[in-house]
Amino acid sequence: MADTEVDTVQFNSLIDEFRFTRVLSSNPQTKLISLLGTIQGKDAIVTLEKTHFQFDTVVANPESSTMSLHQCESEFSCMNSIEKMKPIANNDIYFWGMSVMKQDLELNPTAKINLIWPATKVHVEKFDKQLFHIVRETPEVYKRIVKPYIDEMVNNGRLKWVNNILHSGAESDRVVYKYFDEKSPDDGFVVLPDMKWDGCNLDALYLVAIVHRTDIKSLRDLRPEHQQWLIDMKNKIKSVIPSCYNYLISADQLRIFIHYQPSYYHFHIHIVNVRHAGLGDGIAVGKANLIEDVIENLNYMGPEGYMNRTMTYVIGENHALWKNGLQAELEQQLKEDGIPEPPVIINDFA
Ligand code: G7M
Repeated sequence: MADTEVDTVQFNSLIDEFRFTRVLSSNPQTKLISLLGTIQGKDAIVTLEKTHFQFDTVVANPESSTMSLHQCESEFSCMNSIEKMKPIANNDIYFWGMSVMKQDLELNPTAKINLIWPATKVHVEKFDKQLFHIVRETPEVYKRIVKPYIDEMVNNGRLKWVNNILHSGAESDRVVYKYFDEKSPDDGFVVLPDMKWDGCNLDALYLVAIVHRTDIKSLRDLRPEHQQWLIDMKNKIKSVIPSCYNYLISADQLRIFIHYQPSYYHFHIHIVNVRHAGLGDGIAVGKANLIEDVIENLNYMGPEGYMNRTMTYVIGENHALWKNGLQAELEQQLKEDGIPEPPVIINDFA
C-alpha cells in the first residue's frame, strides 16, 4: 500500500480490537474524551471528539482538504438534520430538550477518532489527567534540564511522522501548500491539516507548517538571523492559505503560533481559524506564542536570541521535564521570590 493511502481496514480492525483500560481525560467543553486501552497487548490511546454542527457552512470535499469546497444548507445542516426530539422542560419563554440528528459518514459524521498505537509512556502521560504549574525556564535551566531532554527526544524515533511527511510522502494527498527552492533548501516547508482537524469544517480549520531544516528544535533556537526567514514563511502562509479555501477565510483570520514546550522538537507552526476556541490549552498563554510576537521579540534580543531569554510556561506534572528537575526548580524559584509555602491543610472532618 502506498504511504499516502489511508489503510481503512487496518484502522477499523485496530479500533475493533481496542480493549478499554481507563479514561485518561474527558472535557465537556471541547467534547473530547481520551481512553487508554490495549490492542494486541500494547498500549493504545483513542481520542473521540464530537464534530461541530453544520449550518449553511463550508464543507471541504472529504476527498481533498483544499480547493473543492461547497457552501450549502443541506439535509445535514443543523436544523434540517433534526430527526427526533424529546422535550425536557419549559418555563415562560424558555424551552429545552434533547434530539437525535441525522448522521452520515461522509457528510455529517458524529465524531472524529484519533488512535495512537502502540502508544509510548510519553503519549500516555501527555493525555493523562494531571496538575499543571507555571514555571520559569532560565537559560541556565534550559541548558541543564531541558536541552538534554530535547536531545533524547530528537533521537528516540518520536519524529518519524515528521520525516514521513517531509521525505516519504506520508499524508501527501492532504498537503495544502509546499514551498521548496533548491537554491535554499533550508527555507522549504510543507503545510497540511493537523491531525486534530477533521479537514471539513472551516470554523475549526487547523493546519500545521513543518519546516525542512532540522537545526531548529524549538523556539529556543531562534536568533535574529532567523527573523527574515520567519517573516517570509508567515507571509507565504497568509498569502496562500486563504486562496486554498476559496477566500472563505482571510489572512487576518489565521491565528499563527508556536508552542513552547512543544511535543515534537522539529520546528513547526500552528495555523488555526481565529474563531476556533475549542482547543483546550493549545492556544492559551503559557503555551502558544504568536508568530508576530516572536518576530517582533527578535528585534530586542541579543545575537543569541531566545537562548538568552527566560521563558515562562505551563508544565504538567506528568511531563518528564517536571520530574527531571522543573519541580525542584519551581520550589526554588518560589522561595527566591519570597512566596510563602501554602499552609498544610489538615482534613479533620473524618
Ligand atoms: O505541541 P506541538 O507544537 O508539538 O504540536 C504538534 C502538532 O502536530 C499537534 O497539533 C498535533 O496534532 C500535530 N500532529 C502530531 N502528529 C503525530 C501528527 C501527524 O502524524 N500528522 C499531522 N498532520 N499532524 C500531527
